[in-house]
Amino acid sequence: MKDTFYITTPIYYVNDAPHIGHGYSTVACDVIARYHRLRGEKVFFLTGTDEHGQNVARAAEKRGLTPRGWADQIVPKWREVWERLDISNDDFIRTTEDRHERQVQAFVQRLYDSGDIYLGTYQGVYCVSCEEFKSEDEVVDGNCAIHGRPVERVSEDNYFFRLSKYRDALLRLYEERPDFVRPETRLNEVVSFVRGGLQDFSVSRTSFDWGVPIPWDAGHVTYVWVDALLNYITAVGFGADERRFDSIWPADVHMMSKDILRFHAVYWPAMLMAAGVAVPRQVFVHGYLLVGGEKMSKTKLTGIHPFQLIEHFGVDAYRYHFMRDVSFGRDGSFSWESMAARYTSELANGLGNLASRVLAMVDSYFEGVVPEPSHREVGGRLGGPAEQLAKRFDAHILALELSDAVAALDEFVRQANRYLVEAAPWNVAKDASRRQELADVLYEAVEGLRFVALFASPVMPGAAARLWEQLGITEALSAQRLPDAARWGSVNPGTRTRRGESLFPRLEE
Ligand code: ME8
Repeated sequence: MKDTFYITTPIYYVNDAPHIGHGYSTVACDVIARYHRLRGEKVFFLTGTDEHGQNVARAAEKRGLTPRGWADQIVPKWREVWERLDISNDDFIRTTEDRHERQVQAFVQRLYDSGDIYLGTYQGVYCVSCEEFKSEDEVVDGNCAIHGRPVERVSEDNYFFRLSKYRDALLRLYEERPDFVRPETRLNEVVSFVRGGLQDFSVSRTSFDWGVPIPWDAGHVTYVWVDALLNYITAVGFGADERRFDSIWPADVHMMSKDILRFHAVYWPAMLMAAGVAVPRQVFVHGYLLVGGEKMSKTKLTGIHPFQLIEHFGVDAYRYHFMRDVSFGRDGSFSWESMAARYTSELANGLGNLASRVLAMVDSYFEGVVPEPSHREVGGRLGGPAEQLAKRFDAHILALELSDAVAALDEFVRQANRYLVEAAPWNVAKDASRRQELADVLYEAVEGLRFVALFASPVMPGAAARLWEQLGITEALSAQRLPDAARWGSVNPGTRTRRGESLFPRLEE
């Protein structure tokens, strides 16, 4: 029985190193995975690399290496980026692994045996960058409309998958489960594409050999997209460990951008239907990150490596920026200027300053010990907003409105900063007869910081952990579970805080 929340990133081509577009999908999945863990759910978060096909074979050739040799060299670079970005994936699948290849063969064999795969001849054009056969209207002056690179004429004997047979079943799927593809505009595109009629597609290639061999015909390798999509099930025990597979599959969310929507929303469910396997619950399409108005890409050399930004802003600010800045589901432009501006206003002057002010006052007015308030229930000025934060953050993340969730966190930080300005504890402290009032204000402020750390933790795990440490709460942040952890008044008076380094130091020019 399924008992695990399962989320996936695309598995990325290893034709080059990652850029911030790949980082965007992966960080988004990580925020969602971490939040579900905070809710006490079992989570399986998968990412990995797509290593077969001409695209990768040619990247290797250019460097004078075998495809396998090249992949082995570049995969550690991908892993390293995910580690530096604090990505908490539970597994990392490579399509060249045995556990994957064996089940790819079992899967295509199943479709061949049931008659959904047949031998035919393909004639048409192919874009190696997309690894996709193109129709006439997808080619402009001989170039792929997406990559602007020449398409190649192909004529070869291929095995075909009977996609056309699944047209009605697919339309029924979209009709019965309108959240199968989100946002809705993307669903509409998929529906009109399928209504327009589906052509069987080629699932094998003979002109090169860098792929999973077709089990019944050694002259063919599996088409890279069939191979790639199957990672989502081979990684969780398909064909190898039925119990495990049933506890994780179907996936709750396949995350990606629109370049690969058709594969996920049309080909993939049809392949699964043909094999008698449940289809995923949702395909979510986020927007493109643009640089100078263009989709960042490896082929156009507009890619920005994540390390360029991390070195300057730190990992937490990196994660925060992209989740906050781009309305999730829409395209977003990246610029250094706006990243620096947001860092300064929301992290350095906002969250970071809130934490350092509050902890400094606990230090100087109460010797670094959280004071005893006159009451601990929601009643003060920050308890209500904190409850709102918990509610909004939850609803937004579950609906994959990631930027709205982060906006709710930022709003709470503003409310807390405003509260401090209005309560002016620095004035209250001058009057010895107002000692209890001072204790009440600082207790509220510390409790507010605990909420900040809690809800920042899926987005900025490192900074949240440092803040938690500074608050001195003995129970680990990683042991916190919602909804219990979001009960107002949980910080114990007497807790010894530890002022630490500034969470978000001011940027150097
Ligand atoms: O397509 N903005 O791999 P890929 C936002 N191997 N996201 C971006 C982006 C940008 N500018 N550029 C890339 C493949 N992405 C296949 C996938 S899955 C079974 C096989 C992200 O390396 C986005 O998620 O070209 C996009 O869908 C993915 O990287 C494409 O990565």
